[in-house]
Amino acid sequence: MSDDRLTLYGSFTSSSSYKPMLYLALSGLPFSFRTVNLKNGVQKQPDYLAINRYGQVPALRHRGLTIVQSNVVLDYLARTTGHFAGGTEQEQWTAREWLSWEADNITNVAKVRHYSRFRAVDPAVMDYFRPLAEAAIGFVDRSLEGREWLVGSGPTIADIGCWGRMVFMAEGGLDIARWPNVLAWSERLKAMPGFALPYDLIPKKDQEFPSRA
Ligand SMILES: N[C@@H](CCC(=O)N[C@@H](CS)C(=O)NCC(=O)O)C(=O)O
Repeated sequence: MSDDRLTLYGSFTSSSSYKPMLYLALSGLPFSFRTVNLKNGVQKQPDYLAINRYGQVPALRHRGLTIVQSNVVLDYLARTTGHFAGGTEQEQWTAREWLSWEADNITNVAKVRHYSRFRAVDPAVMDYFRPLAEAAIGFVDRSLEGREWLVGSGPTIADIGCWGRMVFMAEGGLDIARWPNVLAWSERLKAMPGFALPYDLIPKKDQEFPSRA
C-alpha cells in the first residue's frame, strides 16, 4: 500500500474514532480503515501499542508518520489535506482552541455515555459528571447563538471535533432537543455531503474507502 494513503485505526463504538472518520467522509478522501477491537483488548496488545503508546483509538498513519490523539489527527488532516482548517489565520487558531477546549470539557459527555453504556458506576460518579457534560453542551449551545458554525462562516475541525465527541450523547441520556442551537447545528452537519452517524460510518472490519469525487 502506498505510503501516501491515509490509514486510520479505530473502533465503531468510539467517538474519538468517529471524529477523524467524519473528517475523511466529509472530505471525500480515499483511506484505509483498520479496526481495533476494544472489547477484546486489542488496543493494549504490543502490536497496537507500537502504533499508539496510549493504548487507545484512533491512530493515523500517513507518509511514514504516526499521529495519535483525535484532535491532533484532525489538525494534521486539516493541515495536510486542506479541508475544514478555517479561512483566516485567526480562524485556524480559534478552531484549534476549540479542540483543546473540547478535550477538557466535551469529554464529560463521552464519560456519561461510557458509564451509561459500557460500565456501571456508583450513582455519585454520574452525579459528578452529568452536570459537567450538560455545562459543556450548554456552552456550545450558547456559542452557536446567531451563528451557523463554531468558527468563521463555514464548518471547520472545531465543529467536527466537538460534534464528534458528543455524537453519542443520547446513549448517556442527554437529549439533544434540550439545546436548540446544538440541534440545529447537528442538522447542518447532517446535511453535508458524505455525512453519516458513527454506526453507519465506522465499519466493524477492515475496509478500503475509495475517493468520493
Ligand atoms: N484523548 C484521546 C482519547 C481516546 C480514547 O478515549 N479512546 C477510547 C475510545 S473513544 C479508547 O481507545 N478506549 C479504550 C481504552 O482506553 O482501553 C483522543 O482524543 O484520541
